[in-house]
Amino acid sequence: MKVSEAVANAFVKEGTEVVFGLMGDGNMSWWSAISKYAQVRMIAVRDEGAGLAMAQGWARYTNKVGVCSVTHGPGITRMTTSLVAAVRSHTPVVICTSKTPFNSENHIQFVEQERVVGATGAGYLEALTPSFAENAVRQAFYRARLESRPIVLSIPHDIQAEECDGDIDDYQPSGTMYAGRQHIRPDRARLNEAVNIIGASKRPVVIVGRGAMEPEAIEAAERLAKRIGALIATTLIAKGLLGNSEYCAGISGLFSPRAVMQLYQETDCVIAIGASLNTRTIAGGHLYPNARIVHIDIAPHLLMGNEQAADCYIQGDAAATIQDIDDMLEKQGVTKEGYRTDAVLKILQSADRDPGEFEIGPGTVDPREAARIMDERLPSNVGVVIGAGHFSSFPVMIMKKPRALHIFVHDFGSIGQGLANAIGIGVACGQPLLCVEGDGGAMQNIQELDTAARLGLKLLYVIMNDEGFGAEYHMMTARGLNPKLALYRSPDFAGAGRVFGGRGRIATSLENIAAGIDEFLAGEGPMVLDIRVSRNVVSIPYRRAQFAQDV
Ligand SMILES: Cc1ncc(C[n+]2csc(CCOP(=O)(O)OP(=O)(O)O)c2C)c(N)n1
Repeated sequence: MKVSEAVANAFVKEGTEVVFGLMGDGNMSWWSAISKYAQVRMIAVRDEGAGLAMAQGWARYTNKVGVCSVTHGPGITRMTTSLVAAVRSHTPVVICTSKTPFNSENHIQFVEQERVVGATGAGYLEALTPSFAENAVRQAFYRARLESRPIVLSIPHDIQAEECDGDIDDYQPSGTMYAGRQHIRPDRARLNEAVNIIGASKRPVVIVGRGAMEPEAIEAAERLAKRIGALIATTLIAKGLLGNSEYCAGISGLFSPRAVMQLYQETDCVIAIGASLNTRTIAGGHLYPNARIVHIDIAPHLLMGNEQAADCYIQGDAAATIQDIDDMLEKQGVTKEGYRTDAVLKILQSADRDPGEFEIGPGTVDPREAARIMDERLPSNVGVVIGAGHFSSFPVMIMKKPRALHIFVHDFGSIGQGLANAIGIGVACGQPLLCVEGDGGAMQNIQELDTAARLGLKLLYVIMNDEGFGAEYHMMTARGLNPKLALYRSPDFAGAGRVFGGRGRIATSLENIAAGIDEFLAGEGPMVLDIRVSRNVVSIPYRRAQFAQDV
């Protein structure tokens, strides 16, 4: 058997269901070999970075190892931003690639790709002999799962066509070696400390993060919060998990409305579960000035975003640790009203509306109203994927309906990652999706509308189009620089939607938006809704962080 066939077989035995990728000299043999397996869906994309972002979205949704394939050299370099983003979001993906011929540094596609990959924080593995190739696949999947990050697997061009003694039936997949993460039971003494802190608190807040997104952990967090009268908040990543909780106060950080921030500032105890408490979650350290902090995570120890250690750090599995704390409090007969009063409920229910007034120019809409209509009109089975940019605060803060999923693609602070992530998520979930990006971000991954149309994905791609880089426009205004440097004429994105094989509509009024959403829901395949938004409306986080307004 040829190495490329043995490697393809090994990928299949590892459970590969979908491959996102782009072919070249380096991976075409492997691509041909794995395409022969009926159980594997091959998805050809238009850009390597987008292919990896799709595998990231797919892995994020399924909790399985995503698979992507690119050619060596330029295939690798084009993928680097997405590699960093997948590293930062702790997403396991195996990227099957190649290497230009050995001892040929003059090869036109040669690059020191180990160093390129190393700089992104991803792992790199290379099979230097035919006999190691299958083992390399096993190690790549093993490490991707164990280390929860992308692993680039190079099967060099020189060995792909060589014979190896791989046996199709004998491949031992990595899953037989790694039985998954274990529940880490917390230390008794730490639990006692935590229970003392929580028992003494009067107004506690529970924050649920990435590490507590499993149903068991959420249920345990809600039960504890109820017992101790806590407000319950999420990190940005975990937004949408607690849609049905009455005392859910939304996201902890600069995305909170003023009245909710005030509640956070008054708290005397924070219980963070699977949340790193980075600077965004604690708003640079200003959000919980008087709180004692109980910090629960599976990492041995974490410092918070303000470089401080929590008052009580517990290494432990989210669900198990919270259940233990809740049981201990129950034994002590602890129940509190805390924040769970009618007055607080009223604050939570009325905290939403941004009182800021801005002049809305002709032919544009207020982006806050646009987000509100999207939330009202799109049913709960439509998941939401939001890219990065100034616009993102509007859907993040305003779209509150409990939904199949809310995913914010912001892992490396890079624009232009939203559409590709949404396509990967759409392939995984098979449900209709809304993806929201700005016009700047859209221009960085718009070619993937072609992939979405080919796949027939039911994807509404809303471009909140302020004809420029809104983030820079507002920052430059705040810093006394010339904001006009951040403005660009916009192309016709609705036309682009049609050209790439989907549908498209421009919206310059709230009625247009409603009609566009109805058109999307009634039809099939992707659709672009190019919403012309007023750039006069500055988001709440930007008013706070850039213009120092107390809003
Ligand atoms: C890859 C990358 N390039 C540049 C930036 C800097 N940047 C941050 S936000 C932004 C503007 C994005 O414009 P758009 O997508 O239209 O969203 P808006 O801010 O206008 O809402 C830019 C250029 C970045 N974060 N990532």
